[in-house]
Amino acid sequence: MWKLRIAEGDNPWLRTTNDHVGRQVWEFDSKHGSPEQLQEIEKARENFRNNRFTQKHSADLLMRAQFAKENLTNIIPPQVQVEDIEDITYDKATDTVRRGISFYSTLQAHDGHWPGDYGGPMFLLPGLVISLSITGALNAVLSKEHKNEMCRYLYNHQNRDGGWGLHIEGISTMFGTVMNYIALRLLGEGATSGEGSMEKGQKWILDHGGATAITSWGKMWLSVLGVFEWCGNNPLPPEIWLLPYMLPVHPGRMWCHCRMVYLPMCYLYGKRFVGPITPTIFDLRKELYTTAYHEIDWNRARNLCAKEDMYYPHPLAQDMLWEALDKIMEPIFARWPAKKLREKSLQTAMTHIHYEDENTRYLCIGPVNKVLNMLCCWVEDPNSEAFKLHLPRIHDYLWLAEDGMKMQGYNGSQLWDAAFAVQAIVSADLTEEFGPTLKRAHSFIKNSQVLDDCPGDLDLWYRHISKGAWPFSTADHGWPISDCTAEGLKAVLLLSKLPQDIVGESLEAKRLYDAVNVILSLQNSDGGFATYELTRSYSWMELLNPAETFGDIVIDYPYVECTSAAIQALTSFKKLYPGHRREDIQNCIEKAALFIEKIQASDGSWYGSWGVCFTYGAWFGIKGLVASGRDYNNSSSIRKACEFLLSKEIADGGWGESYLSSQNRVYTNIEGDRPHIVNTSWVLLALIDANQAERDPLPLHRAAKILINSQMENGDFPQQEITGVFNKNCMITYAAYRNIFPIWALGEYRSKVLEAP
Ligand code: LAN
Repeated sequence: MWKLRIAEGDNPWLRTTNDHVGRQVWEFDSKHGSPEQLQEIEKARENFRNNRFTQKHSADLLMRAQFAKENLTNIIPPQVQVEDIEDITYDKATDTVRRGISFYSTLQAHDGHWPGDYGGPMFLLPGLVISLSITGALNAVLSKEHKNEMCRYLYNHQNRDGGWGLHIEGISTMFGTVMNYIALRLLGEGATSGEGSMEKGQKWILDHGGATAITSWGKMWLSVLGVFEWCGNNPLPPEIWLLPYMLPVHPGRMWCHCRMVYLPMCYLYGKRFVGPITPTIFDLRKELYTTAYHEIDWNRARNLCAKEDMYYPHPLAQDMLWEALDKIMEPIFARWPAKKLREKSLQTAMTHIHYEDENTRYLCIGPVNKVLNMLCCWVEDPNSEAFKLHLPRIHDYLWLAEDGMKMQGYNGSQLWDAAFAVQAIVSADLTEEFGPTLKRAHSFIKNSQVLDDCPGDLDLWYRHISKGAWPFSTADHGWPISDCTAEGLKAVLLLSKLPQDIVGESLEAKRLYDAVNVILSLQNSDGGFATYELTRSYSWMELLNPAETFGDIVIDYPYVECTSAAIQALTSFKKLYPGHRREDIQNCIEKAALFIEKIQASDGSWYGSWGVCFTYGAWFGIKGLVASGRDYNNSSSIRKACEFLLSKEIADGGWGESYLSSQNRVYTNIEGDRPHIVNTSWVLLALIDANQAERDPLPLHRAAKILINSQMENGDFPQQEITGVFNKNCMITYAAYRNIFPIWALGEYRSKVLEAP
């Protein structure tokens, strides 16, 4: 049976700064597991498979099965249901919250974090499989069981029409379909395997114009694999890394995710690297195209893209630039003396790749550059230490659930979830009951703070400071993030107000000051906060975004979420340490609040970029303004935001927002106008903060009723539609939200809206 291992890493090729705290890895052990357990898991898998077209999101049942067995010592009080809002009482709300936290505590790992699924995107696993098969490491890294679970996952997420989407809930796209079809083939499936599934997949591809219409990222992957020609790609010249930093297009000014993905892509393009051509590669060349491979017009293929994939069409200026680079610059770089420059820029790219690998302990900033950097290290030297150091870190990205094994969007969401979980549990005001849970979470958060800046001259590596920051996942990952630092700081400050004999020792002031320093250093001149770094270039740079499937990737824009989190953290800090950098903090808060007001849309909404979507934006917008000292009576911004939210309440109460809101930037209900517990919780939290209870508590009661009645018998909450997003168009799973936010919202509802008897 599969077992989730926590905070372990007994491999000589693994490096860690904190004894692997937060690490979560699934391992197969054939001796482990009773027949009943195996049967339970089989049942969950079968259930998923049978309902896969209606319930596309798995519910993390394998992890739940394991933890239920290990931790079910908590006694969970009996289930609560309410018929009508009049039936809601303080005691019923208390019981629901208590049941929610009791259950959620059983999912906490011994190192204090809450493991969970961070899947959703459907273009990540194929990248891994392609890299591993080129380097010949597929069988060394993935066992037979791994491969089986990956195939299960890929088949489970094939759409009815035979294609695959960009993410689990999305419509079929060329990028999704070609990549996942290839992944299955490389994992050992034949062109006619899967009881017709592979044939349906192939048919989808051919019916939609064949793989020449794949997006630019797909073209790159297919080229390294040897099933697409490099001359069918738009240029990715590595020389860009040699330009002066002064220029707005310098990669050092891009959003770190964009920079870090295009870095290894430049290297592979500059080398025109192609993996070994095996019989499977020859087969794929026949399977993926509507014409014979040698007859394809590669120059035309450069600018093709299927309409299903087209989210951000290239502006004309971009196509002209590619044309010039392709027809004029590339021929020059192919010959002496410019060839020397190409060699130099490839070396430069490689030093940046090694720096990134080393300073993330070979996790890398995300799943895409992880597998691309690994491939580059192998291309540079197949026997290198760097390549060996990459291999064990692959498992940090893999997650197993009843839908199979997936590659996650990050090496987990450990710190983010723990910081929210602490705030949710503390809001319930049941500290003594859940002391041990809070204490473990506290120690996890303390152990996950980043203690040092990256080595060397940060400017040379285009890195911001890290010392004192919190990451999104683990300390070993180590990239600092503005709102993760803010949420981490909020959590430890809240805990520092509780008795230390219950929740453990507080973080020393010096480390809090470092976190504050990171936050202050990340404020842009317009008052807003971006994600990992300051905004370093102009928004017109987006004109150069070559990735047709993603929006807003070129620079690090300021966001309502990050800006609000910074305000909240600094406000809490200021109350406890009024003397520390008083003026800097006060100015920062005020400027940030003005920024939030400035970016509010005229209908009172904020577009949430990292959660779905306007309900998420409103939660941050309102919370940030309230934390800055504004309230409903003196802020027209807050008034308008409340009106906006109330206008979106669905008929029977609650809120349910579709991922289409993010994609189309227009508020859209979930199909059938059903409520979603996570959206409903965000709105409940926002409205409570804006004193809605004083004006008209009825929408709050209706929301609470939905949350109470949604709770399951064991205290868990159901997994509904996907709630996370990035780059406007790709959805991502936040498996912990279904527990954290109902607990948090009902916790606040109970203490701020209902009266204690
Ligand atoms: C994340 C995950 C965390 C997220 C929050 C902290 C929640 C947010 O408030 C700020 C942005 C951030 C850090 C974020 C940015 C985009 C990420 C890194 C991701 C959604 C996880 C995966 C995604 C990354 C870009 C996926 C790889 C794909 C590419 C287009 C490079």
